[in-house]
Amino acid sequence: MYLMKQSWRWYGPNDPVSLDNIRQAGVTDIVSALHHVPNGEVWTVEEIKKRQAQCAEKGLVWSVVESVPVHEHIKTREGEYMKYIENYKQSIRNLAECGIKVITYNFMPVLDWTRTNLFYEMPDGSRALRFERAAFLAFDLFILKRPGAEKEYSAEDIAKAKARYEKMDEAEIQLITRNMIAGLPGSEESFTLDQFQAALDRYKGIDAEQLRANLIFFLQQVCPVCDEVGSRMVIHPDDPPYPILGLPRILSTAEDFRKLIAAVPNPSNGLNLCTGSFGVRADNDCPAMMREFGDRVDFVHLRATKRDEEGNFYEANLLEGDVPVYEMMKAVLEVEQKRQFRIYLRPDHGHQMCDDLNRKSNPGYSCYGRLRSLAELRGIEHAIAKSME
Ligand code: CS2
Ligand code: MN
Repeated sequence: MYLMKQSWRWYGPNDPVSLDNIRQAGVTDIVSALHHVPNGEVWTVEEIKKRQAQCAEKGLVWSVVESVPVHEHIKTREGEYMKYIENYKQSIRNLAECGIKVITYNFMPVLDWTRTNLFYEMPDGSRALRFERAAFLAFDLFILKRPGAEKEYSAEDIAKAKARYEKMDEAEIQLITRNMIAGLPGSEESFTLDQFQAALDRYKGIDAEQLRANLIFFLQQVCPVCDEVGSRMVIHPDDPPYPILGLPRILSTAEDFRKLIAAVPNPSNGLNLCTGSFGVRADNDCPAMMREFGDRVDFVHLRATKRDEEGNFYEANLLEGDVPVYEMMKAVLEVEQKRQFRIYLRPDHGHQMCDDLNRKSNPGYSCYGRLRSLAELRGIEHAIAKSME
């Protein structure tokens, strides 16, 4: 049987969840990135080997990159974008030389994933990440005061956002501002409010079709290099999977990925199927996407979000969200048998629970919370695999 390659995200030596913790989780593979290398610079063989050695010392293998960040100039196709593309190609070659051939990236303008609350208290006392629409709109309309924002929302939405804003005290305003723009781990940028508005302004002339064209151009440059060295680029979906702050989003649905492979059919053009990100939309069917795009999915993020009618969502216990985890795992296993290939799979964000609550960890990347999800995933996989024997 071809079973998932159990993997775990490690932010490097500064990650509060250590490799000693991780190896007790029972995973074999590490998902990591050289966060200390400035966005746009080449990842050298020397630096890659250093990180590999740190993992190897604990009996773990660094096999997936999440992420080699795509420089903003590539996304807007301005300035020195060709230089950054050349650097990206060199990083791909260097990673391949070290045996690392699955490379995650995203193409979200300005921001990586966005949440309004990083410590949302669950009924059992654990903490989750949450996106509260009214708070987010309050940030956009009354804190950032983005020019033209009011034209994008209904009168009802604006009234709700105003009421929400009026309930915020100074501490909450500061906290939400920090959550929005200070840069979450994994995102490579960090801003002040003015810098943030300036970063948004760089997308003024760029609509979704232009952004898509820029992504296609980027892939047309890098995919041939990947094909040559046997690597695969896997794109992480938008999170949340719809336009925000007037910015275009182009990897939010199955149709978006279809368009991408129609334009760039190279085998190296792959998908990082993140069920938590896609799952925020009721019209995204993750198991169906797994079946349709399975040949190109080398990396899966398993996490479940729970949405409501108001457009809010939070990251639920794995088996209690909107994502059909059993169906998803079944689809993964079927694709694996068909491809005769083991897909890298990791628990994505987990709750902060038990001892996580007494220590600092990167938001979403707790120790116990992810252990819980991983244990559940293993159980589900085990049961499905047995039934397939
Ligand atoms: C997030 C992102 O949902 C997620 O997995 O942690 O930071 C993700 O790693 C990046 O968007 C991938 O480029
Ligand atoms: Mn993810």
